[in-house]
Amino acid sequence: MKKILTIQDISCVGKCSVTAALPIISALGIETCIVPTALLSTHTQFDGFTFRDLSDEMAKILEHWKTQNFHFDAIYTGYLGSESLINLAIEFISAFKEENTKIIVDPAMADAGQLYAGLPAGLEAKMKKLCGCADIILPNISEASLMLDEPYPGEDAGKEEIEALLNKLSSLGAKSSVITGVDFGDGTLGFAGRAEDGSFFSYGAEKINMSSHGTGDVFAATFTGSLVRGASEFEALKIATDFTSACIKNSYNDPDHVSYAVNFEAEIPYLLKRAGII
Ligand code: PXL
Repeated sequence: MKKILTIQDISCVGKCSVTAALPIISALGIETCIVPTALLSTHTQFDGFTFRDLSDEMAKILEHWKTQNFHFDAIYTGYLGSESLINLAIEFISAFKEENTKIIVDPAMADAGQLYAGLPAGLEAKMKKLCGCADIILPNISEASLMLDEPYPGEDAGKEEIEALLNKLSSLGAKSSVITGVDFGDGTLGFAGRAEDGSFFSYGAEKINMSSHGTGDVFAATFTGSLVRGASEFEALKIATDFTSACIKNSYNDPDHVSYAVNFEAEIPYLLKRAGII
C-alpha cells in the first residue's frame, strides 16, 4: 500500500489539517502517517482557541523514526504555526525524502491578503525556504503575494497578475508552482500553475458563491492522494478542484452546514467515482 506522511496540526474542531487529510487520503486507499505539529482546541478562525506547540515531541518522533526503515511515497505539509515548526518540517523532509518521494508544500498561512490570526509576523520568509524543498507548492493568492513580498492583487486578480506571480514563485525552487482559488471570471474557480518548463496550465470548476474555511486543506489532501495513486499532476489537480467544488456546493445546499468548514464527508462517494476507484 502506498504511504503519505502529512505534517500539520490537529485542530480538535475544524475539519482542517489532519482531520481533513486523514479521512480523504485514507478514502483514496493510501496509508496516512501523521506528524502533529500542534494541538488546538479549534482552528484559528474561532475566538479563544488554545494552542499547544508540539515541537519538542516532533524532535523525539524524528529521532525514533530515524531508527526505523520508513518509506513514504509523498510528504505533504500544511499549516505550520511557527518558525520552529517549519524548521522541523524541513528536517523531516531531509530525513525521509528519497528519489521518488514527492514533496508537496501547501503554505497554508493566509487569506484575503492577511496572515491567519495568531501567526507570527514574518512567517512567510521561513515558509519560502520550505517551498524551496518542494516538488509542488500550492499557495493561494494571499500566500503567493506575501511570500513574494508583492502587493495583494485581490481575489479577482487577472490572468496577467496570476502569471506574473507564478513566474516569481518559480524562483523559490519548487518544480511546479500552483496558485489555488483563482477566479477565472466566467463562473469557474480553480487553479493556475506553472510547470518546470515554464508553461502555464489552469482549470476551473463551478464557482459557488459562498466563502468557506478548510477548502485549501481538502484540495491539498485530495491532490496529494490522487497524485500518489498514479494520476498525472494536472489530472490530480483537476480531481482536487472538482471534489472541492462539490464539497462547497454540498455545504451551500445544506441548511444545517457548519460555518467553520465544508461538508467533505458527504462527498466522499463522489470522490471515489471521480478518482476512478468505484
Ligand atoms: O485550513 C487551514 C488551517 C489549518 N490549521 C489551522 C488553521 C487553519 C486556517 O485557519 O487555523 C489551525
